[in-house]
Amino acid sequence: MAMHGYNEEDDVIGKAYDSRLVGRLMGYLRPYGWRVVLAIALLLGSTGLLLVQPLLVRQAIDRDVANGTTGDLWWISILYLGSLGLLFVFRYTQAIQMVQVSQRVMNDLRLQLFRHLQRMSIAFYDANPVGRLVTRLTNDIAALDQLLTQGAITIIADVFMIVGVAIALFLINWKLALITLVVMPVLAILMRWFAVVMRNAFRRQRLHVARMNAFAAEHISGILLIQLFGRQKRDLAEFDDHSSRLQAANMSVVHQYALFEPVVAMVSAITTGVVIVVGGRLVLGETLTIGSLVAFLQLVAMYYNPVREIADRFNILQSAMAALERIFTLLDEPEGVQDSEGALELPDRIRGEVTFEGVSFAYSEGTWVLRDVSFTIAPGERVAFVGATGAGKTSLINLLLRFYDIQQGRILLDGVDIAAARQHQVRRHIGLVLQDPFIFTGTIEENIRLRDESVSIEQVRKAARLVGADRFIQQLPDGYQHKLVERGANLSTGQKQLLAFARSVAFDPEVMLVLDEATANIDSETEALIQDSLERLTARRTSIIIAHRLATVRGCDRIIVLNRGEIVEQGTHEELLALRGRYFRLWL
Ligand code: M5T
Ligand code: MG
Repeated sequence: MAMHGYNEEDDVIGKAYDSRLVGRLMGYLRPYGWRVVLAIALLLGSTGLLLVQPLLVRQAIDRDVANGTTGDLWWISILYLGSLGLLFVFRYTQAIQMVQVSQRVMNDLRLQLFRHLQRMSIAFYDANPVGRLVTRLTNDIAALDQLLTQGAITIIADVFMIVGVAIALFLINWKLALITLVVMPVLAILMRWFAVVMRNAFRRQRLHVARMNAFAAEHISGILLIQLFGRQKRDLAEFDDHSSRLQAANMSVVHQYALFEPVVAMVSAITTGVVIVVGGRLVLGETLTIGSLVAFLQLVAMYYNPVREIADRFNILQSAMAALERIFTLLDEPEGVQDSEGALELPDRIRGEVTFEGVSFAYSEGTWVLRDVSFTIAPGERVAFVGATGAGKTSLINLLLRFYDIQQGRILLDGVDIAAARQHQVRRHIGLVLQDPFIFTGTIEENIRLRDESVSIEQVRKAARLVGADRFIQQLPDGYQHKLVERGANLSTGQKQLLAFARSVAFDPEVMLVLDEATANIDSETEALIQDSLERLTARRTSIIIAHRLATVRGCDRIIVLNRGEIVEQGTHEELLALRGRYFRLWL
């Protein structure tokens, strides 16, 4: 009973078999087709070997033991041992083959998923929490492994076993076989009933695991607020509630098992009893040999193993189907903005002229975020965009970097429509300075060049010097090789900011975008440092600055005032103040 950390409730309830999903999974198995065929053949072989054993015992008893001789006993023992050895080899090889197939399929799927995720739009990430996506890559893929190595293959083995045993029984004595198989309908009803009961029990179990996980994830990530508002007690009570429900669901699963096991054991015992009574009479009437009776009893015992495991199989199938459904749904999500066929190449160096031509844009239909926005920024010009919150400043940056495609108008970089140019080349010419810099695990140097081999160590140092990060980096124990932990927890906010600045100038972009939104937790000295650094970052470079600080705005060549997605005013600081319009009111 494996438990998975599902984040969603809605897809907990699912089918145990869905031919559409299985068909699609087959596509992933195809490259390893011969291994799958080999594994199934070996499986058939091992079931056959298992069935041979009771027959060998029958030979031993009937030929020798019953007659008090030892003539063939040797040979039969050797055959028996041989079949055991072969069984070992078959099973081992089969397991290895299947695990290899499973691991490769998982790896293929994981890579495909990750590649797909890399191409998804930023809008997609706004709508899908990271945790859920990571679950696709981990738990859901793991559920598949279970299906391939345990679920699917054992179900095939079980069916072989049941059919094989029935055939063997009929071959030994068809009358006794018929009597034995009379319990089959009873068993079938029992299995069906149990499968249904267990399906519901497992469903409840998964549902409560999902709810508890979701609650824990949310309330741990929101711990700051929980502590701030002193909500620990209420939270704990709620968690206790979830946890108890899960406990009850787990208990119910255990209960059903506890009930089913003895029932199956009883039916099995009754069958054995019938075989002994009826078979015993046949032996006495000399229409059945004693060896056959023993073989019969062994075979009947084999029958019950698959029966006992039916619920587990169902559970594996069900989780795997749900996982497959989620994985494929994710793979079917349309990818973000991609290069069109024959996308234009931009030259290595550009002048850095940025033009918006009648740009209108909406994230979702009907709600325009930018309306007919037109402006040109000359190479080297420094322009600030200001406006009330929600005016569309961040959106403008998103569009210039082509994180989204626009509905109307054109955005030009040196006169080339960015929608027609190669995406990575457009981004290569545009530097972005974020307010909340992201730091990756790795060294300072790696964080500045972001594994771009074309950026030399000299460029890295030059960039760091330019933004004034050089000084603090020199003071670190290992300098540029200093290791940073995840999210840069071992750096101060200001240091992280400077590092991010260095990163954005390292490849010397002609256009620089600065999201200079007031950072609350920065002291005035650091602020001055950052301000100074920004000046140098944007000097002699086309710059678009989204500023929330008057100090930053004032020094710009031009200021464009946005209001509800429209340009309402533009000019220098003095000109705009003289207008006594929006800009004037903004800084009042
Ligand atoms: C402008 C909406 C937002 C607002 C309008 C970034 C983003 C914005 N919006 C979305 O629907 N999805 C998005 O991903 O667009 O928003 P903005 O461009 O972020 O405005 P801003 O940067 O001028 O505001 P602020 O607060 O940063 O000064 O209606 O809902
Ligand atoms: Mg913004």
